[in-house]
Amino acid sequence: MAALNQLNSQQAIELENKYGAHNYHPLPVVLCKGEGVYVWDVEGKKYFDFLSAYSAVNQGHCHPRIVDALTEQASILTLTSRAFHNNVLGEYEKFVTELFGYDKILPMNTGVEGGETALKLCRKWAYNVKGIQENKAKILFAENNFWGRTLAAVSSSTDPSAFKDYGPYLPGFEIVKYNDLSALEKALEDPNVAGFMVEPIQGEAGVMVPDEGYLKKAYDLCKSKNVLFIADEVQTGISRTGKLYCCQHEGVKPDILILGKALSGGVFPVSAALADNEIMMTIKPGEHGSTFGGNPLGCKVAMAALQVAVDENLAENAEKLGKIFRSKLTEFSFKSNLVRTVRGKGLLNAIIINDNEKSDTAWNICLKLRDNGLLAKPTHGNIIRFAPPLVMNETQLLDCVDIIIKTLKDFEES
Ligand code: IF1
Repeated sequence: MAALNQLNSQQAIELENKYGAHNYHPLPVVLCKGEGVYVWDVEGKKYFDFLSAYSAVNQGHCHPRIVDALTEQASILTLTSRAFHNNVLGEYEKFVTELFGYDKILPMNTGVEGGETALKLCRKWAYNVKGIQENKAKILFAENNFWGRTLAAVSSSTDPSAFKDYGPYLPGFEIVKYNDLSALEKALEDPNVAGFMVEPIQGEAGVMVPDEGYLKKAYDLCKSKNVLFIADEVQTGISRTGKLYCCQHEGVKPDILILGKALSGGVFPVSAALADNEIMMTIKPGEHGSTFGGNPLGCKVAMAALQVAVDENLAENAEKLGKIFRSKLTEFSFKSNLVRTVRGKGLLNAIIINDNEKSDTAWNICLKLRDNGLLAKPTHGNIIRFAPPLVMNETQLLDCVDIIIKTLKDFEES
C-alpha cells in the first residue's frame, strides 16, 4: 500500500469502502485540492466544481481571506464553550444581525441544528406568546422538503429514503403541498399551527422554484393567522440565488431565518437561526445550546466569509451568470430530446433529463461530465443540479456551458 498521503483514487475509495459507513454513493472521483472554482483529483486532473459542496463553497474553495481568518484564530483561541464569554462572539453577533436585519442570532454549527433551533424557538413562541395549549403546537412543512438528517428532520420528510425505518416520528408536524397557496390557507385554519418552515427554493427536491409571489403570499397568509414564517435558507442563502438571501427577491423578511453552509464558506461548520426579540427571547438561559455553537474560530471564519460575499458582490455575480447559464441551456434544450427543462435562480440551477426518475441516465451524464472536467451530481433520479462557486467569472461559466452542452450532445448521439 502506497504511503497514505500518496493514495491513488482506487486505493482511497477502497479504504472508504472498508473502514467507512456506506451512507453515501459518491461519484467515483477522489479530490485532494480545491482553489476557487477548481478542484483536483489525486491523479492531478483538474475539474470545475459545479456542486460547491451543495452550496457551502459559494466563496470558492480555500478563499485566502477565509483561510487566513481560520489560521490566525486557530492559534489564538478555538473554543471556550458558552460556560464563559469570549471576545469574538459579540462582535460576530452584531455583524450578522446588522447585515441580515434581525435583533438577535442563535449560533449553531450544522444546517440541521439551525433548523432544530428554529423549530424549538417556534414551539417556545407558540406556548409563551401565541398561547397555544402545551404540547399542542403544530408546524407545517412543504412536501418534498429537505432540511437535514436528524430524527426531527426526517419526521417532517416525505421522502422514504430519508425517513424509512427511522420511526417512531416526532408528532406535531404536518405536510402541505409546496407552491400551493390554497393548501397552505386550508392548513392554517387550524388554530394550533404555530409555524410554517419552507425552503424558498427546494434544493434537494430538484431546484424547485415556486411561482413568482408564492413566498410573499405564503408569508402574508401566515401573518394573517399569527403563524411564524420560517425560511430554511441553508442552501439558498449567502448570495446563491442572486440576493443575500432568497426571500429578499420578494421582499419577505422571515420571522426566523436559518443559515448554514456558505455562512462559513465551507471552511468550518457554522449555522444560525436569526429572529427578533419577541421570538428569540422565548428561550431562556440553559434551555438550548451546543458545545461548539458560537465558538470564536467559527465566528471569525463566518465574518470573513460574509465579508467576502459582500465585498466581491457575489449575489450580483450569481444573478448575472445565472441568467446566462439558463438562457444557454434553455436554448440547447429546444434542440435536444435529452433535456426536458432548465430551471433555477441565480447560480442554483438544474436540468431535468428526459428520462424516468429510476433511470441512471443522469448519473451516466455526470460520469461523462467528470471525464470532461466538470463535477456535478444528480439529485432525485433524472435531475442534475448545477451550482458552481459564485466567484466564477463569465469566461469560466461559458467554458462550463460548452462542456455541459458538448457532453449532452455526445451523450445524445452515443
Ligand atoms: C446530506 C441533500 C442538499 C439543506 C437545506 C438544511 C440542510 C441542508 C435546504 C442541513 C443540507 C446537504 C446535506 C447533505 C447533502 C446536501 C443536500 F442532498 F442532502 F439534500 F444540499 F440538497 N437545509 N443539505 O440542503 O444542513 O445539517 O447538512 O449542514 O445530508 O447528504 P447540514
